[in-house]
Amino acid sequence: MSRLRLLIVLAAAPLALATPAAWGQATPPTGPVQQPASTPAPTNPAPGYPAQTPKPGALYRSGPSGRYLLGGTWLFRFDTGDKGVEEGWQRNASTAGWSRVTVPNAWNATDSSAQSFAGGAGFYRKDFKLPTNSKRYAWVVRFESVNYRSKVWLNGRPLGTNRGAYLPFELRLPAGLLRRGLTNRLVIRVDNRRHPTDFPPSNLNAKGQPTGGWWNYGGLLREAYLRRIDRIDFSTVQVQPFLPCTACTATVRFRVTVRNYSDHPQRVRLTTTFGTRRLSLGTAAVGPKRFATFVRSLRVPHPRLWSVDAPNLYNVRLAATAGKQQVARYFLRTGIRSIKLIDGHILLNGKLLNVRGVGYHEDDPKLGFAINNQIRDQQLRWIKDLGATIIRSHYPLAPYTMERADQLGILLWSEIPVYAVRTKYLKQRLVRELAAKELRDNILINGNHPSILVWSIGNELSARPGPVQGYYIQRAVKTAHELDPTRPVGLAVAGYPAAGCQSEYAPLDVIGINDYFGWYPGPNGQIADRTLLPDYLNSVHACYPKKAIFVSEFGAEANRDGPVEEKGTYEFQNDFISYHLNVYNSLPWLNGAIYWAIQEFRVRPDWDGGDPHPNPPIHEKGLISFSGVPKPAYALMQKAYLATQQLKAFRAARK
Ligand code: GCB
Repeated sequence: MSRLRLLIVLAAAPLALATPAAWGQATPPTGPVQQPASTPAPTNPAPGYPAQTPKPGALYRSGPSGRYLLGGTWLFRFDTGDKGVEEGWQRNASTAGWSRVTVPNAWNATDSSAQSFAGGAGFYRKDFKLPTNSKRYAWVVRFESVNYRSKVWLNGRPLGTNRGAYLPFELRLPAGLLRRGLTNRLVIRVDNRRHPTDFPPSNLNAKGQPTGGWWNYGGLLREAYLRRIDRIDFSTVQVQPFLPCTACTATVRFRVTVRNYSDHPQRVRLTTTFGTRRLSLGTAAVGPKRFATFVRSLRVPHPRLWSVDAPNLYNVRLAATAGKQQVARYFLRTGIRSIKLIDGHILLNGKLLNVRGVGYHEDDPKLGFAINNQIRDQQLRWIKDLGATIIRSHYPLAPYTMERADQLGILLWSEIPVYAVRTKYLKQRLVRELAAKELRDNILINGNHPSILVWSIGNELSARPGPVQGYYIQRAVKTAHELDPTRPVGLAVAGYPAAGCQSEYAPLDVIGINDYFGWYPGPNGQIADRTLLPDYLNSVHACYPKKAIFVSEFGAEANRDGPVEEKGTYEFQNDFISYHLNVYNSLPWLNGAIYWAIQEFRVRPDWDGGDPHPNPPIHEKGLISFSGVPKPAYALMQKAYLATQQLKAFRAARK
């Protein structure tokens, strides 16, 4: 296939396939490409690096058959900017200049310097042999999360590019480039220098220092796969439950798009099982390189509902046959539950939400954002033991984390990293298109997780939104509702009384208030006095009586013992938490409150977070230290969360 043809095919893909054509106009990187000075030269040289044959399997369960983990040892080198070097070593088996790393990998996982935060570029390389040399298979490489800009080569020839972390992208490995039976060399260049148009953006504060809500880790932050495709591939699989009432029969709607990877037309038949029920999704003739979408519904009488206290899941298996042969399978687990918005209240299976939860970053002192599933399990244990029933993150979480949330009965506030993007950038068409793509991909890729409660379209765009934000909100909400009519759509905003009521929020179902009353002073000191919080929250409810209001953040830094009046002490943090929780408990219309955050994380080199004695770059509002030690506030919050009725009977609550 010619390169041009490949680009067109990829651009047509509905899944998160990288779309090089669309990214063509991407802003070029600014400044010279440099190895961060503070980063030592490779100390782990790679003298022998035999090609590996990837093993079947994946780090999470849902997904198609034919996945092979491209894990273990890769090679890494910083991009030193030498012209011509790229193509030269790509054809060269030599490992000189490369060091060994384990993927997932953040090259600056332990480097807290300003240069590390500013970012740089590096190459990752994997030499591999195909698990099978049969010519009937097509091969795709899948990266789960690369921060931030990627360019991928196979055997020295470019395949495509992508930008943006936290959502997967895929590229086909063209048959003409693959060496069957021989070593293949996959190289990906990763550039993590942030731009003001990125998600999250690289804004500067008044002192000219970079802002940003979390550390700028560069690298392959989540795992990579090789995927084997026998003619037909599952491109998107949406399984959406509709439940009119808790005792009603559910309707489960399947919307499945497959793609014919072969050069011949295929007669494709799809079948599925939902629990023990079987369903044919139909048959379609699919032309070479074309897509076909199958839509069918299944009625499920007496469903076992998914809820926080009983997270019942159904196994869903799909199979595609081409001619008489089964060529592809897909597995997922989902749940049946209803989420309704009535008079400003979200009802989960008919019960009012009054959830308590925590914010979460996938950070670790040794691994940065390239954490493994053991660390994820530990973090989820802390969250579950706390009595939290909802997690908020600023970006789509790792698939494994979402699967565990499904099993543990923890709701998710799933946000895209459209984080404090400034008006002049949000105004740009390309930026809005990229944001829309993030939202679409998040919904299409992650939408089968019953734990996801709300699609959040961003965080703190502007306390006083104007037409630019209004346009973004309107379009984003419409897109989300069209793709997923089963879930509400929200936005988190900075809680400032001076902001008043905003007509731009009209399309939203959910508003999250980031509440730092009594912690930050806010513009003109408007949130310095915490006793203004109840009136403020009631005024928000009065502005938007039909919308579900959550407190999407509240928190205070703490790193030492000391007087209760002194910011930054454990005593202040405890008192802050008790006060805020008491206020929330007194507001019957509130849908929930989410503490920011469960654990400390790296944020940025000059972070103080409002603490007079900060410990940059660590964000210290966490209930658990970065090294994993609970602060006194953990036990305090646990007691409060466990004593809170987080789901309430509708009638009783309305009396
Ligand atoms: C916010 C941001 C969050 C920060 C937090 C803080 O509003 O959404 O990412 O970490 O404030 O601590 O200032």
